[in-house]
Amino acid sequence: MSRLIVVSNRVSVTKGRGAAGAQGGLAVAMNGALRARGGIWFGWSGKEVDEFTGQLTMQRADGFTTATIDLEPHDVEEYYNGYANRTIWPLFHYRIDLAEYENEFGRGYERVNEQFANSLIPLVEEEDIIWVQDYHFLPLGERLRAHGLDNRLGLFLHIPWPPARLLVSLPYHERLVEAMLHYDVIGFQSVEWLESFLHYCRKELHAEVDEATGTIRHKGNVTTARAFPIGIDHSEFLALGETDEAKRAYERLASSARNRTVVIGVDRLDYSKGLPERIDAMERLFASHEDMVNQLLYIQIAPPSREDVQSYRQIRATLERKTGQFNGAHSDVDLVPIRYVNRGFGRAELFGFYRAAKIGLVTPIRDGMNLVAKEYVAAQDPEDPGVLILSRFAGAAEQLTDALLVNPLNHEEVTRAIWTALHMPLAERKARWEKLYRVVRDADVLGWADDFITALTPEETQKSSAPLTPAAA
Ligand code: ADQ
Repeated sequence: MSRLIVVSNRVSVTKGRGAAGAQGGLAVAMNGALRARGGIWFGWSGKEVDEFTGQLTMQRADGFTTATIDLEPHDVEEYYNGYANRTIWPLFHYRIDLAEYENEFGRGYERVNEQFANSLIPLVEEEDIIWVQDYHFLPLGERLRAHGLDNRLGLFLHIPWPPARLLVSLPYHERLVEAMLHYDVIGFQSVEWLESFLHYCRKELHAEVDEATGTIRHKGNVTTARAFPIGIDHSEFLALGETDEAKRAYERLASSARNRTVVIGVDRLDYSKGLPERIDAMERLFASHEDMVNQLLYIQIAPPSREDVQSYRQIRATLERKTGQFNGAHSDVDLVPIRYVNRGFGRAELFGFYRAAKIGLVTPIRDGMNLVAKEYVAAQDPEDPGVLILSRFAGAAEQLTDALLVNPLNHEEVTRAIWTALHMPLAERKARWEKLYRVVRDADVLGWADDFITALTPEETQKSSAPLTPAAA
């Protein structure tokens, strides 16, 4: 079995399945795949140094090795805060109005990708497979090829792929996508993002595209593009639900709700998540139904993220203002309708909060997948499940078709969905939840990693059909 090298912006070692708690599904999946095959997880240490040396810090984790490098402050500013988070992130989430096209950002991004390639190459052995994660490293495959590497190279994109009409606004977009075509396999979260990518390759690069197989031929490169929807680590999450921490969190929220129906939102504070729009929908609901403050309590958990970027500071200020105004207008002396909590929680606590909430409000304006939707489903009581309201514009909507699907920009539709959820009979809640739950259980994150690695190692798959992890059995 070939050794695996994972590359991602940050490296996150878990303490073993079940014990993790604070880490997300991606960390769990990468740790699982690396433990199964052995290998290296390579990325940025998160540290800044005055002068870039390319010096690797190697550490032995449980069953694999981590290798990290430090970056210079201006690299972090241009590559990470700049091109990754001020150019690609907004553009790929359809926020062309927020996308900044600065030459220095593009140059910094290419420079750091080259630095990553240079530091990685000495670690790579002949049969290794290399799996690169996300939008920080779109050109890394091409950089590695330029240094003569002919190992199997895969890229998985965690965020959406925008329509060609938006992408062409990016300077040098052809160069960026042509660089991506040096990967052997490119994975997307949903069929919609995959189709946008294939359409771009056909229309803008005039590549030869076989829609049926996802094969793209262009300038001597052959790439396979496919949808690999990511999941959660379902059994690990259920195990967290059994902990005292989860049970205490459940009790805490359920008792403080004082018989009101709890609506929950859990998101990184990001403009792609549609948070101000949720408050607009609540505004409509409270305006048209006088007694709402006695019926409904909306908890929004939203820890700040990427605060070095102006648009993130702005979305935080907007949300604080809107919540303040809303609560000023609709509170009673002893009841506040929106609880806005500006910090993160452990995953066991989140389980308890999800379970105490009879409505899960997951309404991003755009989202690659959205794992909160899947966690909400997994945490429900099968005998009395809550209702998931999900944005049509999240990758998860392709799989979770039994949620109440809404257009998050249409406040009236979201308001109606909240009302429907509030009054949904138990039989319908159960019927919907059972179908949703089957999807979340059967398409979990360990199977996702296996599927991708299998696509990247076609020869191995032909030699042996043995599953790589128990989840695939
Ligand atoms: P994110 O944009 O970070 O991820 P999401 O998938 O919803 O979005 O969340 C990832 C994890 O973070 C979840 O496990 C969630 O529990 C946790 N999380 C979110 N808010 C939290 C909070 N307030 N407190 C504690 N934990 C919180 C990107 C893409 C997504 C894609 C994932 C994985 O933007 O579309 O689903 O990667 O591929």
